[in-house]
Amino acid sequence: MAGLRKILMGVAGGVLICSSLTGAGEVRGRVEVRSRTSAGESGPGGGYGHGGAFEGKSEPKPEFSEAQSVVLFVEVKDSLRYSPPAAHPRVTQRAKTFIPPVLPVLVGTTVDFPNEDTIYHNVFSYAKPKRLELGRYPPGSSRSVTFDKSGVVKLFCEIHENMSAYILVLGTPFFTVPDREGEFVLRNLSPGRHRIKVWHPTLPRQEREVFVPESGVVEVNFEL
Ligand SMILES: [Cu+2]
Repeated sequence: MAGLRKILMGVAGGVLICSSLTGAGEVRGRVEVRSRTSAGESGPGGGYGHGGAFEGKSEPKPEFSEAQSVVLFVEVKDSLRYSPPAAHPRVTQRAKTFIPPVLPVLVGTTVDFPNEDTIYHNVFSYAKPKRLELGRYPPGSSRSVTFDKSGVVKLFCEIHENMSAYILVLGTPFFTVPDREGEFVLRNLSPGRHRIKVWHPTLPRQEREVFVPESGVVEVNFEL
């Protein structure tokens, strides 16, 4: 019961927290992005279905909801204990869009950048945690980059100025991106107190303390 009390104490600032007992070490919830994201930015992924001029094949631009640019994560003290995944996550270039618009990875992760478009791109970043310039490579081929420092890496395309995306390099393997509707699940958390941090490329960060019980699911909803 002490756990539940702590959970209820966390209710603040538009955050609804409750508890049920149907799992283990999970935090579930929903993220709603109600704030306007800055208009000057084309936004990750080169805009959300603005349907701008698009030469070449008329493949529709993939559309992502604002919630899909949110990353939720829980930091750990012993990040070196965790090894990056063997399977490389991807940032794909398709229809002049980076897919996904935001990719969280654990420090040390190698990310593949397949070109699945019908045209060339030239992916680059001047971000402090990782400067990169992939050069032009033809459709059907790929390049790989290992992200060995934590921080935000904003990706651009040298050829298409509307293309952008973010790789959020984290010192924790406990992260997730909500689905289109904003639903998220953070799994495998140890029982106890955790701070859930909520990141979006342009909106103010949020964080909230939750208490994960020995068994059960904690529900936390965020409004950005
Ligand atoms: Cu491009």
